[in-house]
Amino acid sequence: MTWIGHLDLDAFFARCEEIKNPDLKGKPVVVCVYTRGGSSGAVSTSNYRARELGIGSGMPLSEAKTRSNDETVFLPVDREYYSRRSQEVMSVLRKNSGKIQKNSVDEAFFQLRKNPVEKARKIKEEVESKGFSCSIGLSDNKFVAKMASEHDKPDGLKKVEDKIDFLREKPVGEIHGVGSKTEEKLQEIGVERCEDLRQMNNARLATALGRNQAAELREKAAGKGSAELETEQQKQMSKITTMNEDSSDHSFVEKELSRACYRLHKRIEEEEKAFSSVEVIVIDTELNSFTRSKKVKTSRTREKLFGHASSLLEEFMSEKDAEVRRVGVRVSGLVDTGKQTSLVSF
Ligand code: TTP
Ligand code: MG
Repeated sequence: MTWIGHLDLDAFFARCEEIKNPDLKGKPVVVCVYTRGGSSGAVSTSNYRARELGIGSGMPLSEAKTRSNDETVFLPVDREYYSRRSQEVMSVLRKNSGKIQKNSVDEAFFQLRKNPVEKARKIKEEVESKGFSCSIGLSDNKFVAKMASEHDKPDGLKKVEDKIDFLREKPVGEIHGVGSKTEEKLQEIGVERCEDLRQMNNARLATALGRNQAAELREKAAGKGSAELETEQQKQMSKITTMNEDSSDHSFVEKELSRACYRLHKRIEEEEKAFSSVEVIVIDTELNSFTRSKKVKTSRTREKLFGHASSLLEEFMSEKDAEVRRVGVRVSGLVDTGKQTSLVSF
């Protein structure tokens, strides 16, 4: 049997801020989108300490301020940082699952074939080692897996086998896609929980919601849903390192490049990819950025990666007398190799 997992990070933006600045530990943290030069705004998310004060997503900043205490820290969103941290979590999933569907920076579906609970525990541990806490739901389709990841939040793990029983008491408002308007219409005909929805007379439900939505919700109430993952076609991967000291010495820069290749290759291996284009990135002390790239025969080995990258670096260094601060390597034209592919093929 194929299991579908849904992972959702707990208090994601706020947790990123706690990782960025460990002094925030133990304090209520509120991440905000500021408007009008910072005088007003809205809460993006808050950590669980701040939620205890009643501060949560979507709340106007003014209200959050009145609920806050002396310890509460308000911070602006830093999307670029969150996106980088998110990639670390996604690579844990890619490493542990053959197929993933990323939904947003903080959530993804993934496929597991055997021992789903054991695998999910391992994923949770690895996600924790990156500084995060997450909740995972497991079922045989995406809809129920997502409901399950919300079941025990935060730090939850819920496997659902008897879907109808699991959904029975859930308020219909928790069904993904049921907004406040639909919820109201359902309440008017006495439907509060998924079980009411499942039992509701077909014609009455269709009159209240229209045929299409009625049919869709009835399926959900019965725990049915798609198990098809829409996988991303990742287009490129890169690794850039800042050198221990600035240098214009070719062999010194090449050594740093070799480190970048080593790290990038680990990811290429983890994600079971092969590449057909290599690019070297050089950033000098004035923060000018230069690139040299070339198309190559589809490859997957570290030797090939470093070989192509070092020849590109040599070409660049012979043309330009740069004082290098950062050096990196990027691969694109990625294809899946799959676990079974023999190394010889590439
Ligand atoms: P969520 O997963 O809904 O929230 P969360 O991760 O902060 O908390 P939890 O999952 O533990 O309940 O959303 C993920 C991120 O999306 C969240 O950290 C901030 C952002 N976000 C907003 O900017 N505005 C919003 O209204 C919501 C709900 C989330
Ligand atoms: Mg979340």
